[in-house]
Amino acid sequence: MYPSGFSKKEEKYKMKKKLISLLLTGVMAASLLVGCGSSEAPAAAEPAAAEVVEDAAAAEEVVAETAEATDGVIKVGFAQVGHESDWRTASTKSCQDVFSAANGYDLSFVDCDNDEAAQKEAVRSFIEQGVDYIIIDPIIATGWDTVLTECDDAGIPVIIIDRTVDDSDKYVSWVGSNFLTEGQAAGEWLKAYADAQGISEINALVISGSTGSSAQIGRSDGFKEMADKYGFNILDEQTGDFTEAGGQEVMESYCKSYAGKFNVVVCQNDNEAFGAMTAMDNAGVAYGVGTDVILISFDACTAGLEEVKAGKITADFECNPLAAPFVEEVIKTLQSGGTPDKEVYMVEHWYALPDQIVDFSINGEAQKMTEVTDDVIAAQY
Ligand code: GYE
Repeated sequence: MYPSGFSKKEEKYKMKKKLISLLLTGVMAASLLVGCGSSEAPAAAEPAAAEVVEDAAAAEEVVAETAEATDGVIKVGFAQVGHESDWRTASTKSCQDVFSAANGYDLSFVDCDNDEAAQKEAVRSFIEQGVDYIIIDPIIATGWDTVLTECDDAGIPVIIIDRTVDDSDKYVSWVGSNFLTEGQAAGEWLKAYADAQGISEINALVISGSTGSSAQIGRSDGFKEMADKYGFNILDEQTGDFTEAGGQEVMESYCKSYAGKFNVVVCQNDNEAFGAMTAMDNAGVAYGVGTDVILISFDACTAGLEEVKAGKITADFECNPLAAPFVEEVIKTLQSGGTPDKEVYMVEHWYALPDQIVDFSINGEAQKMTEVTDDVIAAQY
């Protein structure tokens, strides 16, 4: 089921088109009348002709304005989560590149700095501005129904990217990743790799992402499912808020509380992994390939893959931030009166060095891992 906002938008668009053609007919009729009035019209008709001239001028103005709103630039509002990670920087750049003035868009971009209230305010400001489309990357998964209903009432289609909204379906499309699958992939890889290495006991410390974000929920749930299935011990799970500073802080405290007791560290994004690496370096804990501590990360942005290549991150599970071209497809479909897919999944890869590449399946589906090479790194975001 598609939200009614979609058909309202269509209706509005049709109404504007109808208005333009009516007004254009009016302008043409008025010019004809003016032409007649100057030579042949009886004196009594003259005031009426003057009125028509005024109306025609006004009509031309409205036509110009309306034509600009419909046939010209497409106004897009984007309420971005913040700027907490390399992933986020790549996501923002992707949107700014696609929704550029050169491509025919007028983009209102708001960096919500991880503030849920500010994000809802940003969406409301887009409604006030009368944008044509609203893009939201929801900081947390819940609490969206009221503001999405307001977008719906205003007839503005909403496209959700990356993280999901879990308590409302008042949006046209969602474009993003399967975070549960990412978490499951990490757990299945860990089991296969540990078996290949003869490691019989897993004692894992998890540094999770921003609490309540669907990226955190999915990755935590997916990994926990595998921990339950294979009997891994999860010693602790605390949030690093998807930041390098957060990852470092949590790992510093883990190094004190769990010294010598862990052999796996799972960071829910690369930036947290960088912070955890600094904390382990400072605490004199060796990690990565050839050590007793396996370091798992998510995102696989350029800097993350460089650490895989260096043998510091043992395996990195990709989350693809380049959603904007798919969002543009959704908008093009709506512009032409079509029905876009409700869900669009990004394609992702699981990365490691050759000696850490093992065969594993997720829910019975065989996975193919990708070797990190300089070319792979150069092609990454
Ligand atoms: O993993 C993290 C970012 O929502 C998938 O947010 C995104 C996550 C990503 O800050 O680096």
